Amino acid sequence: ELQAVIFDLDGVVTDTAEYHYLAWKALGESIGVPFTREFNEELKGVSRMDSLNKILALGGKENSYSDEEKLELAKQKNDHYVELIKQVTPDDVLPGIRELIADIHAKGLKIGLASVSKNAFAVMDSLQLRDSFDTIVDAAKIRNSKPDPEIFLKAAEQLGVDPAACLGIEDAAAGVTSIKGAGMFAVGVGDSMTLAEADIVYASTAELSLDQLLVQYQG
Ligand code: B16
Ligand code: MG
Repeated sequence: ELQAVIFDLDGVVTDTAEYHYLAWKALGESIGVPFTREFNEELKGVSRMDSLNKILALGGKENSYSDEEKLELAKQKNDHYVELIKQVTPDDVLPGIRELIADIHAKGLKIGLASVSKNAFAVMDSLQLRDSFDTIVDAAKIRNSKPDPEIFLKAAEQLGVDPAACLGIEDAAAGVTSIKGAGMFAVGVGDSMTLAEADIVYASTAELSLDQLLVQYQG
C-alpha cells in the first residue's frame, strides 16, 4: 500500500528548471561553450559541480581551469540563478501540484521533497510550500547527486517509510533513475522518450491526479 509521495522540486513543483537552464547557458556562453536545450537535459537533477564538469567536457575544456577557477565559475552560475529565483512567488507552483498536495494530505499519505539543489529551501519558502511537506532532504548532506538513489532513499528514511511504499515524481532522466534505484514507483513528467525508465509518464503536471496515481501504483 502506498504510504508516501516524494517530489522533485525543479521542473515538478515549480519551473525553476528554466532558471537553471538560463544561468548555465549564460555561463557556458561566457566561456565559449555553445549550450543547447538538448544538452541541458543531461544537467537536470545533477549537482552544481557535476553540471559544471559536464559543460567543460562538452567544450573540451576539462583541463583548462584550476579547481579554484571551477569553484568561481560555479559561483557565477549560482549568483545568476539566485538573482533569477528572486522572481519566484506562490503563483509559480506548477498546474495541478497544489491540488495533488492537498489530495495527498487528505488521504493521510506522507509527502517529501528530494531535490539536490542547495537552493531548495529558499525556493520552497518563496512558494510558501515549506509547511506542506513532512520532510525536505537537505542537499548539503547528500554525497551522491541523482542518478544515485541516495536522495530518494534519504527522503524515505526521514519519513520513516519503506521505499517500496513510496512513489517518486521527476522531470529528469537522472531523477527517474534515482527513484528506480531506490526501489520506488517512478512517475515522469515530460517527454516519454527521455523518461522511458519511468513506470508511467505524463506530459505535464496538470495531468497528475492522486486517484490515477494510486491505480497505477497498485497496477
Ligand atoms: P543548485 P532537482 C537540481 O534540482 C536541478 O535539477 C539541477 O539543474 C541543479 O544543478 C541541481 O539541482 C543543483 O542545484 O545549484 O541550486 O544546488 O531537480 O533535484 O530539484
Ligand atoms: Mg527536476
